[in-house]
Amino acid sequence: MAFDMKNFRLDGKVALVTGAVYGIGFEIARALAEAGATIVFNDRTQDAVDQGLANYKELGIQAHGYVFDVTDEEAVNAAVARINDEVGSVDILVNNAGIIKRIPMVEMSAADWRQVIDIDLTGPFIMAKAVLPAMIEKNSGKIINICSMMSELGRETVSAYAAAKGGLKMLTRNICSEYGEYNIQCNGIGPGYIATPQTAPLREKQADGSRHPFDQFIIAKTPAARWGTPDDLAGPAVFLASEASDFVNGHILYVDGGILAYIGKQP
Ligand code: NAP
Ligand code: GCO
Repeated sequence: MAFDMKNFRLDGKVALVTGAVYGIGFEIARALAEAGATIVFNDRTQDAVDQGLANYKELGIQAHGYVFDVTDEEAVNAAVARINDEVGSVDILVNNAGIIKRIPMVEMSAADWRQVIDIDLTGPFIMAKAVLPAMIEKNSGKIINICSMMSELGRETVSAYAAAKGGLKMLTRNICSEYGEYNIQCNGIGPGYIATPQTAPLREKQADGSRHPFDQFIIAKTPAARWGTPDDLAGPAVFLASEASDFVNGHILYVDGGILAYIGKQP
């Protein structure tokens, strides 16, 4: 079939983006809406969902918000059933919800470790399990897992997060392997360092007004010499959510300004 820009359109599709009240999830959902998708999102509290609905409405997007924690399998299954009845079966799932705990491993409690693994890895498993049956039925579906540079690299204090995101890379490849025959594509997006609330502590100005040492480090390590913004992830997300990527499966698309390719500027 000859290429057509319509391949990038998402009209008539239902996209569920987890944890999309702000940050990366919100901008990805905004882009999917721009491409024609109906947006469904969740957060853990009604207040957060109400704030999200207002945020989308401000952009003219009539989103559908649901309150559930991605780690609560019963709540997830009930919500996906409600979404199916109230909006339509999920065509595109973006597993975006995630947390990070920056604690030296020897000081990290097993409880802290479990919470990160639960939200960042088990949550995407639960979400994918909930939407896959309808995708199999339709012989069509897109799952996009928001991985990380920590799917490839480690760094001090993020052991649980790196383990979770490394696991999420392999879960992505496994869903591809197990369900690709049903015309389901499961890919990952690996953002580099993106300016959101999650990385705000790494960018805090110092008392003397200078850049945070980690901020300076990332600028030196990134060929683009800047932090990413959630907007940088919009195009890659639309691509992986659309028919334009129907033969792309099990791939992690790094959107990192080149940081993974670069040894870093000489100090
Ligand atoms: P963020 O600003 O901290 O937002 C995370 C979102 O996930 C929030 O809306 C949060 O809701 C929600 N969430 C957390 N736990 C949840 C749960 N158990 N159930 C439902 N929702 C939950 O993070 P971000 O920077 O936008 O990152 C989004 C995703 O990109 C994460 O998976 C992160 O690991 C990944 N990522 C981020 C970067 C970066 O540099 N920022 C780079 C690579 C990958 P609440 O408001 O309720 O907490
Ligand atoms: C950190 C950062 C990173 C980013 C992202 C990089 O503390 O190193 O939070 O983990 O969030 O995952 O891709």
